[in-house]
Amino acid sequence: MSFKIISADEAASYVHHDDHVGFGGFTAAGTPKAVSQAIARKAEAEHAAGRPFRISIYTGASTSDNLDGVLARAKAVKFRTPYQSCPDSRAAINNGEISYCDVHLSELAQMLRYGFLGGIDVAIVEASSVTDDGKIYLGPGVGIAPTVCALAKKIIIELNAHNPKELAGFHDIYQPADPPRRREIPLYKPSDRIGVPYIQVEPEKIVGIVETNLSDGVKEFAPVDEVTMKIGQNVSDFLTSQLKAGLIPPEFLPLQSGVGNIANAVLGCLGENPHIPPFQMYTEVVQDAVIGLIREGRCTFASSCSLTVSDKVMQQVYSDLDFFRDKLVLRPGEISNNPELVRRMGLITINTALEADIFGNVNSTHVTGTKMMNGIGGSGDFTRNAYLSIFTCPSVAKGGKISAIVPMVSHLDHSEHSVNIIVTEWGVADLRGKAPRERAELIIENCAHPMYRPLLREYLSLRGKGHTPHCLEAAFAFHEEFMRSGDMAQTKFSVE
Ligand code: 0RQ
Repeated sequence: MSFKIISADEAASYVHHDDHVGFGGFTAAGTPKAVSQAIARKAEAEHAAGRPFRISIYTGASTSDNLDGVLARAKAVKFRTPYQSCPDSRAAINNGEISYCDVHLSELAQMLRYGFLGGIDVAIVEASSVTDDGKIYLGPGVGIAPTVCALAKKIIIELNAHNPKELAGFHDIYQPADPPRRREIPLYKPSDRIGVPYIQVEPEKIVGIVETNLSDGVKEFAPVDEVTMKIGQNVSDFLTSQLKAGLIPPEFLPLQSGVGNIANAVLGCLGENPHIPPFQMYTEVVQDAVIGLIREGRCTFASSCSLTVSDKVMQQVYSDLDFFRDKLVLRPGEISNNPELVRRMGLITINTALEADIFGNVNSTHVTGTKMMNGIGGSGDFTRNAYLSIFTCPSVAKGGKISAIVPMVSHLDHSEHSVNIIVTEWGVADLRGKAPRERAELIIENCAHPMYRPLLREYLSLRGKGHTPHCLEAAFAFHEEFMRSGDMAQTKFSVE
């Protein structure tokens, strides 16, 4: 190989204070791990020497502690977009140390190309192989790698020996032209391939290769608990009823599913349901459950932006790549989450809400309307354009002291216009074609925890009038009570 092999610390020497740094990968999958740690060390050394060192970070999605965690703790982050989920970066965002811009994942690549966010100084991407003429074969996550490699002045590659070279061929790299020259994206079913399996860069831009041998470190899921299992069963039963009613075509439609335990459990339940035919996925994250479903023939094809599977499952995939070769494809986030494609293919989308209100608005991001949890991620890309958009959540959080069903969401990510179905462990509210008063009744009676139903009914009986009968004086009474006493169940409405 003609490129210079450098240490992670030498790579970090190419990253300067105030730089805009774009990272490849999506979630922990395929995200650089060594250079980010070296940048954190450099930041600490610079700070100790009394010099400023803070960078702007652009990624495909969340990363891992090796990137967001170490850099947040080193106070090395000035600006962050589009999504994160590390406790230390979350804390720094909420105390104002990091300026965070929460962006729909499909939009970031084009926002960068349009120049809306300034340029990219350095791109750092993880690869499974690189050729002398500048073809980069990525690891198990793509994200914004093609875009930041195209825009950056310098490219640093983490060549991770943990990824087998045979991963080449799993990627389908395609970037749409920018307006006014953009045409339709010629992808009509999840298994279509429209690009090339590598990122082509100008070899002169590659300043060095850092050799690593590191796993993504994705943890296994907690065993499914009763509430999560019930939510999964409710989604699965609901989709069966829709199939029987002829409201979903008999061959079924591609599924998108978010991240986390609930998403994993929902997929497990769908897989076990004999009334649901083998299905395809068009999603951004393939988690452990999907790999099992592919093995069992329940999921016949998965298009994703990343393979975010536990180390154990990744080993199984890597040791049997030939089996998965015609069943999996990895795409850039702007294609895996593309609204045009979501609408065209008619996806059934399943995401998790922090809270939903009785009229069907959903908050995915802000605890009590103020504290950032993770970000909107891909949920908006999919929800707004879905054939059928589903939100799931446990009816209560923190041992019942928080109701996930509230009079009015304390922050809005997905409006009533985009949310079709809400599912908790208690049941399903099908909001399609329903007016706000009807929605409220369905959500309270089918989805709210029984201990919160009387309070929610009482809210509706306050003197709210109009098409959406809110009582603005009391709309945040649940949240105010939680901030006062730590228990929403103690809410008392006091309306003059
Ligand atoms: O807190 O961990 O301290 O116990 O929120 O809640 O129920 O474990 O659910 O891990 O799936 O996360 C919406 C954050 C849910 C996630 C969100 C507390 C609860 C717990 C986590 P603890 P759960 P999850 C694809 C799609 C937006 C992005 C998205 C998310 C913690 O799904 O980030 O959809 N979604 N992307 O106790 C206060 C409430 C609460 C609450 C739950 N109402 N108030 N705390 N919690 N409800 C992925 C990508 O985009 C890459």
